[in-house]
Amino acid sequence: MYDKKLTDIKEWKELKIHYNEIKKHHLRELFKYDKERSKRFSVYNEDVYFDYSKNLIISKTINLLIKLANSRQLKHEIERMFNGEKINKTENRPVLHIALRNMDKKPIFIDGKDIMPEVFSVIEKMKNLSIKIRNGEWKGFSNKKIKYIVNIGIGGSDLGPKMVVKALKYYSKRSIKIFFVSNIDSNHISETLKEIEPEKTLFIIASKTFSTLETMTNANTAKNWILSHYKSKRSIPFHFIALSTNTKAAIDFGIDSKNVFEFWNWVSGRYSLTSSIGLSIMISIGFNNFIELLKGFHSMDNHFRNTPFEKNIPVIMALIGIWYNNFCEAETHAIIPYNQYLNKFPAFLQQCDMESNGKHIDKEGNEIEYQTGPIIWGEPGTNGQHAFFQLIHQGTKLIPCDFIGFVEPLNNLGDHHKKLIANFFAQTRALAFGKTREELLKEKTPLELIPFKICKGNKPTNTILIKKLTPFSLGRLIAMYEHKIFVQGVIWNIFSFDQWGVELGKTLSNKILAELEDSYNNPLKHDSSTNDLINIFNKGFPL
Ligand code: G6Q
Repeated sequence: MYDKKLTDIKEWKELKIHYNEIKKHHLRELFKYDKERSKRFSVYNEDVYFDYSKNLIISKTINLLIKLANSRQLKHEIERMFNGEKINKTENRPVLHIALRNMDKKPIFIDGKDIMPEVFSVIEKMKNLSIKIRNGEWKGFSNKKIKYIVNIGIGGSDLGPKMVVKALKYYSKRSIKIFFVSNIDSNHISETLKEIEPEKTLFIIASKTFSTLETMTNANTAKNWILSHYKSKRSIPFHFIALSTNTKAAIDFGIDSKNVFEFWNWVSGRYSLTSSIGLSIMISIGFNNFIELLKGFHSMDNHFRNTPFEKNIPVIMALIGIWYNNFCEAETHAIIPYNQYLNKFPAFLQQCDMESNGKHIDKEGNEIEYQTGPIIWGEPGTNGQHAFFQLIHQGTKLIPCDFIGFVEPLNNLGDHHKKLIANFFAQTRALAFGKTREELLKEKTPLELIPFKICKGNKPTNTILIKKLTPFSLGRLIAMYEHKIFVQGVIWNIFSFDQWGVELGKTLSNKILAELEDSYNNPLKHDSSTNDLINIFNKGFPL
């Protein structure tokens, strides 16, 4: 409980004043006059090099931002999360995704009970199942090995595992094909069913609540597909397993109780990929690689918890984000991985960040008068360069970007990797330094073209350079962003771990669903636009 609004505290006001000082500077000159700038604004941590020197900051900026973090008792708040306090107040729950990868198994207590034995017993159960599937021991109803895994889930029960399965494809068992079905649109499951064979398919129904409309609709369609093939209910337990906190509903669906993989209400969906929700990942890359992934998360958790803020990567990322969001008026933040395997990483972060920090009410229940979570978006480089980068270079908006890349390639083919990395480094350089009139003149650019070709530069980027894409380094990268989001939520004084807007969306469609019948004759009571849309859907287009 704070006695003063965030915008009224002196640390905030100092940053406001400081912005007027910073906006006079250009990265060109900041680099020119400070030869140590890259060293000053970078952190090495194991296999990660985090370079934040190409940001619109000076040392004073970071000092003021750290003062702001201290004024919000960030250290204390981090401890509260790691100690299992019920920081998700609106749902009266602790927030303990860090327990899912607590590899040294040090006890973590909820209401006096150590939760670590349960966490590791589920990992053990996942291990047994994934081994059986990978070595062909698990057989379908007609005694055939499993070749296709279909994860049916949405939101947090889809985006995380999907992103990681794709990111770690290099390490995957190629004989098992993994699909993800999320959309309630029948096109999604229909196209998937065309790719697979019922006798060789295992459906994983991934749903914390086991009641989400999209997931249950797709699950029932899959069940009917299996039933229409075998004509026997006894086939269901051979082809369906569940990942859920709602064991009863999964059993009612027809799943064998021993094939319900538990997780807990202290894990929010978007932070759940290291729980049983990550089973498809374990099946894809194997148990040992999955453990490496968890170790990577754990190593970043430790870095976050134990490192002074000046050298703490997630904290610095968060503070720089706040600087742009609240003082430089940037509205969005782009994530640009220079690695095709990380294709889904921006979409994953979009949910993790925007669902967590898309809030307009503070922890005391008051309307907020400052900006909270930014719009997260992005695409892998170099593709993005040939699409939206134009706007970042020469548009009118300030768009801070995170560039993520790896020193060692996985598929070392000719000079692909060097060319990829050359583009990566060239872009952050061009964004920072731009192209001046003088440079264009030297290149003998026709005078009439010069105004159009000038790139002002001063466009900020973070560079996250990692040794190699491995399960371990991916775990570290994801945890880095999870904790960045946490830090920002603490400073904005919002609850980052609930999602009431999403819950609303889950119930809204039910009323309209009942009205989408051509025989529906009761008067429609929505606004005129919605009424007309329903009528056109029910009765067809007027001739
Ligand atoms: C994530 C959200 C949300 C959730 C989905 C699926 O943090 O809560 O994206 O994961 O709505 O919910 P179920 O897993 O309960 O089906």
